Amino acid sequence: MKTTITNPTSIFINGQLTGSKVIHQVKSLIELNGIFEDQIAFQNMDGSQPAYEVDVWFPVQTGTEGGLFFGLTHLYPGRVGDEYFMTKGHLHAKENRAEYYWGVEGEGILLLMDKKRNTWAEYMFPGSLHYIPGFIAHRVVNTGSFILKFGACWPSDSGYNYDILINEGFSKRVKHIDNKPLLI
Ligand code: PAN
Ligand code: ZN
Repeated sequence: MKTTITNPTSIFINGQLTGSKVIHQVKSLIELNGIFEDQIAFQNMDGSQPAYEVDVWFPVQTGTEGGLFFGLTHLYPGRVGDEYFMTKGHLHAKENRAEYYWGVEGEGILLLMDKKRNTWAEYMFPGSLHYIPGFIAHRVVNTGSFILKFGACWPSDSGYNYDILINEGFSKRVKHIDNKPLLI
């Protein structure tokens, strides 16, 4: 019988996720080409700047049924025209797979859209908890002046479907109007 007590392989504290199986990914603004409405404003920006970074703990191989992944997204503040920096957004490739998001630092809005293209939104703030059911596309918008960090936990076989949003995106956008975020 094993009697040794080991340290955890990953640590999530003070807005950082670290561990031997944690992978760091950077999404630069240029990779978000097409998601913002104001194409001219987008072209006038430095596409090499990071829009967000994601640390993901992969305890099992991608595609494993029954496993879970754990991520921390660092979404930078900024605007393209009157739209805030946001994640690309996706539906899961295995569409029925659900996910948790939760606010860690900063403030923002979680956009959710069903298959009939009904879009709704929830405020994100430190401690906010969001259940994203299966079949629901999800995207996060940083409406604050500081970095927005949010945690995520999702099935290791859910995968990503970004293509479904390429042409029409979400049916609503979050815009900075009269100095506040509006869902329109
Ligand atoms: C998250 C997202 C992460 C980045 O881990 O992948 O926040 O957003 P995009 O994938 O939309 O670029 C998640 O929802 N995983 O399923
Ligand atoms: Zn997801």
